Amino acid sequence: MIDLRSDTVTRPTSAMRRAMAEAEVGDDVYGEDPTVNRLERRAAEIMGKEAAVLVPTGTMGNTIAVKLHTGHGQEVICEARSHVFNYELAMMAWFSGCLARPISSPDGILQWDQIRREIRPLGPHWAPTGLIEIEDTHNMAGGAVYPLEVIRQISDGAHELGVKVHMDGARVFNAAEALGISVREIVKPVDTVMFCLSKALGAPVGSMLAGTGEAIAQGRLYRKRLGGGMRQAGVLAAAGLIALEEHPKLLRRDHENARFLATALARIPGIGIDAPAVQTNIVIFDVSGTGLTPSEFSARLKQRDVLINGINAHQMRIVTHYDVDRAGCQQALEMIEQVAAGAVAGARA
Ligand code: TLP
Repeated sequence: MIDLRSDTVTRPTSAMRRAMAEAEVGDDVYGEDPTVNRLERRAAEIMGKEAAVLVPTGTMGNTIAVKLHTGHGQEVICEARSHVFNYELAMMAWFSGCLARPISSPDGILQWDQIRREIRPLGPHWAPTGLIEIEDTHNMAGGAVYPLEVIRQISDGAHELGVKVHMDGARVFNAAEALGISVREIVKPVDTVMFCLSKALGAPVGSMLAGTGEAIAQGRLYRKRLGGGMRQAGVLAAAGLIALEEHPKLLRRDHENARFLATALARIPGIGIDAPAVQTNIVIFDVSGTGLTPSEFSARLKQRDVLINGINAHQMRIVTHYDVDRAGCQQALEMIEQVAAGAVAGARA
């Protein structure tokens, strides 16, 4: 099977498995797991923040961040296709009592002037804005990357009004690779950043939340409330350290594979794609021109040992990662061509 459904599907490398087997561990709820402590220190250093905490999932990291920066009855400004709004089971409402204030942006990138118009003070009719959330890279906008200047404008504008900014940086290392700058520079203006070890970086489990020492100390309490206080989590942190130190350099290849796929998909009759917009490891394309729905297309690909999922009524998403090389991408492409050609010919007949 060539699995391009997500970069979450990667298996740990043999180096990761060895490190996991040999990890020095302790009880992390007592703060005594040396490998977790090392991972948290390194993550904070790399992000240029005072502290970081290991959480089991990106969803938990975002949930804790929303809770840290908001009070019940506040609004969280986010992009309309953001993960925090669409794919986290309304956790901002469930855990933090907040309402999302989604703003649509065609390319997924929010601009300060759009946000500014939606910031609300407490008033006779309004819930005040508690937090601005930005997603970099933006998953459902095809891995779109925030220009550094835009992150700065949003953060400066928000801070002037006393509003905090959280970055869902699940794939912020992909953004850094695309911009050719350090993640530290990207996340400098924001108050907290969540990034995933278990997506493009390839660890089996784990995400990190980084911010001020005070925020992260409080974040540990919310993590425990959410059931995320893990014990000998060093076995996970050991793989996470390899993901963090070694795997950012693998992302260039994933991006090249994504561009290769996007360019080739643009030539397939019935497939719609904005190929030049592909900047990182996510390729979103429209199959409606083939006459198939994404779930039909997906089922036909599965019969040909290729896994790619639909994301809505018209579009499908490919995510490249280190477990599928160029030859695998080429093979997936041939199967997509076959399915599209079969469907287009079937529609004509
Ligand atoms: N994304 C998953 C799915 O949930 C869609 C994927 O396959 O891409 N932020 C962003 C931007 C994400 O893409 C994801 C997961 C998360 C947060 C949540 O991370 P987890 O799955 O670890 O809770």
